[in-house]
Amino acid sequence: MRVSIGMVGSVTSLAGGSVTRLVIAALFFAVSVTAVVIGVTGAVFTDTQSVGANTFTAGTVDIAASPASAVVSFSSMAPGDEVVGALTVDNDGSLELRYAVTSTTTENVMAADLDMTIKTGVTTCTIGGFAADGTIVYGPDDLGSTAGIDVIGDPAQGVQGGERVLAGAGSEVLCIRVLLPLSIGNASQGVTTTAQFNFAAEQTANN
Ligand SMILES: [Ca+2]
Repeated sequence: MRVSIGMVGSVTSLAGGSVTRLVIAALFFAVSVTAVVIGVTGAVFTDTQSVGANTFTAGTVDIAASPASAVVSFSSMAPGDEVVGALTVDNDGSLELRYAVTSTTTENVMAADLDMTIKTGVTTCTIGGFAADGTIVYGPDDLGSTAGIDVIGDPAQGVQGGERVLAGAGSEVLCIRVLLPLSIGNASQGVTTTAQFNFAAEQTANN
């Protein structure tokens, strides 16, 4: 439109034939420009589609044990005495895990004299109920050592024998019996040993 006005204004002083040709040329030019403009803004159908919500959340490995201390203790123990305690192991994470347990003691003499046995699946985790059922997962063997012994599995990464598997949010009860056998000598008389059970959990997926 701007181009057409300019051309008409420029031809007002020219003779008739030339004016006619120029007007025709100007109109042709204006039509051409209009055609070009229509071509640029052509009304073709289009569409777009977004695929969102591609979200990733990492799972968790989180093991807990209850009670957190003194699941089995005994003061003034005499040969032949025993104690039984229940320890609940919880998978507080979202991923399936496998766990291992090591036992580290404050000394080695009484720790070796003491016999520890650990079972799963004991219906009634008491001295009376310990022998009735369940499956042995450790012992009877030493309570532990100052260097630490593998009681269940192996905390090293990967699958080792005896390790326990817990599904996400799963749990199980370990029934622990510790006995000071009648057969021991005097080496442990008056000795105190304290054991710490260390749980190590790892993901089972891709491992
Ligand atoms: Ca392992």
